[in-house]
Amino acid sequence: MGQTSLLVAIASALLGQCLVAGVICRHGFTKLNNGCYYFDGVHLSTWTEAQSYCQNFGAKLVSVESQDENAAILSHMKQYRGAFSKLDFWTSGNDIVRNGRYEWASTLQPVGPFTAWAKGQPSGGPQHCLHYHNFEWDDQTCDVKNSFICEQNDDSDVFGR
Ligand SMILES: [Ca+2]
Ligand SMILES: [Ca+2]
Repeated sequence: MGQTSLLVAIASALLGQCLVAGVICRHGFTKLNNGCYYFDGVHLSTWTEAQSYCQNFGAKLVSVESQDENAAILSHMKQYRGAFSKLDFWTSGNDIVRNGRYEWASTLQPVGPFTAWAKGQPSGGPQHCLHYHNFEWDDQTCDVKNSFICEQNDDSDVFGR
């Protein structure tokens, strides 16, 4: 095998299933829509702990900007529901900085215009963190232990560390 074809073979093996539409997902991350996501239903965590886990994975808690992204996440959640010890998943959404004004901690952008709040949510009070509950958005107290979803940063080191 020539050197060039060997390199091509190695590159193909490395990229393999992860390379789709120019996005390279980190090891363990799943390509959905146009991003890469890691669904953790094992390390049930408070919102703050979930943020740390995602950072350790070279990612951030998910931010959900569009109907397409939300639909892709829900579809994955439903398909693999048996693999998660809890079907409530933290996102990076919160109104900790300013009560009633939700933003994505991962991007520092306001939540919306797209939202998928369940009927009557966010209910407010002591609940300041946005999680998926019954496949819809709901605010919850941030110290509850939930599953969580990490989203790979666009600018992350694609081959990991
Ligand atoms: Ca996103
Ligand atoms: Ca609520």
